[in-house]
Amino acid sequence: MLTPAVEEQLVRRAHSQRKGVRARHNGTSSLPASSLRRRPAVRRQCRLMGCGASVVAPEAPKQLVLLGGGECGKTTIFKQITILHSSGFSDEKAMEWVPSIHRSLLRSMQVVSRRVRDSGKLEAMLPEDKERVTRVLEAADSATSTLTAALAADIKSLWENAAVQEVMHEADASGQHDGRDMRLDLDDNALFFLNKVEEIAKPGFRPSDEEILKVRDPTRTIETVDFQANKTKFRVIDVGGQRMERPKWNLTGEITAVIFVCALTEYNQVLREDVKQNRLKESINLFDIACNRRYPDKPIILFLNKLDLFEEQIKKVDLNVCFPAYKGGKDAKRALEFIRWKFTSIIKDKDKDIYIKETTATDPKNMEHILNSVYEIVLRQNLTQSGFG
Ligand SMILES: Nc1nc2c(ncn2[C@@H]2O[C@H](COP(=O)(O)OP(=O)(O)OP(=O)(O)O)[C@@H](O)[C@H]2O)c(=O)[nH]1
Ligand SMILES: [Mg+2]
Repeated sequence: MLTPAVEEQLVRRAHSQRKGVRARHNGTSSLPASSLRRRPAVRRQCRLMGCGASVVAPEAPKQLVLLGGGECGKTTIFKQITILHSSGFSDEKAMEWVPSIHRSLLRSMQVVSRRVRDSGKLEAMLPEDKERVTRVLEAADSATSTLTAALAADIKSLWENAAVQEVMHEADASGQHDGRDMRLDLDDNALFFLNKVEEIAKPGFRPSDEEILKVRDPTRTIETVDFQANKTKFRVIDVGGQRMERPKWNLTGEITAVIFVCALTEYNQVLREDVKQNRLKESINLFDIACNRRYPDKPIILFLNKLDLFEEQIKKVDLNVCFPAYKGGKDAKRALEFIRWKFTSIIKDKDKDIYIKETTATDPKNMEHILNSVYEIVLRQNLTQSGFG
């Protein structure tokens, strides 16, 4: 009799010979062997090779998919899983994030410099500072630009400039200044990177785990990571959340549970791809589709993410900017309760298993704790469904 591992190999080989499927990232294909085995051609080849009903099927990994709108934190959670359960980031892998960090820094200073220019503050600047603004704007406009030491020195000098700090101050707080909306379209962790621009520009700079977790790089592919937790095989799938990426959400293969991610700070943000649409309302619509239409019979774990940023933001911006019916004021606990209610009230099947977790995806300790409870939920669910619970 064939061992499960050999059978798994034969099933996969039979499938990839026929379809030309290449193993993806981390040595896994995008489909579990169990779903491949259901295909007639694979079953046929399996029979020819001598694997039949008497073979004990290998345990298929529990597949968890990360869904949610753009920038809510899916890839950050995926990176945390890679750090915690897979091999982490080798030097080579870590260096792959350097261009993203450079791009993010340049983009941030470009956004701030534009505001300095458009608000008339440029006129009051010294000639050398005006030249710095021009150089930063030209570099950020060029798709190939890298963060040279000279450019980093310009950014550092501008970052300490009074006009730039004034712009940042006006954009902070409620984002309202003299009755105008002064918010800046900056990445969440822009300040973190701007404060260390010179270090980042040094030759041979190797990003730390924290820097990798904090950089923004929109997902354009489907990534998977395989690992073992609680003696069980898991596979987590990460897909892009921006509108143009969502056709890729039509995943094949058995999904064990959905981790739906929403950033709590979204109540005061609009989509990058549609500035007329509030991000939190878009997330609730997507949750409705995932919960009630696409995965009605799957457990859903809702991550209300960016708790760290939300706790700061809610002190300045009332949740009623998004939901006028909310009367709880700038209080984190009450605002959270209201957001939780907004999500749970749209679930049609009142018996559906929904678990809600408040998370800070950039915090390794918080994520380790949360992820362990997710694996427990999934395993408990599985036992219940198989009649052993
Ligand atoms: N401070 C803080 N930043 C976070 C948190 N979660 C995610 N971020 C940051 O938010 C930005 C976007 O996170 P991603 O994980 O890339 O978002 P995503 O959902 O994968 O976005 P798409 O790939 O476009 O769908 C990154 O800069 C992250 O570091 C959090 O809990 N706290
Ligand atoms: Mg992503």
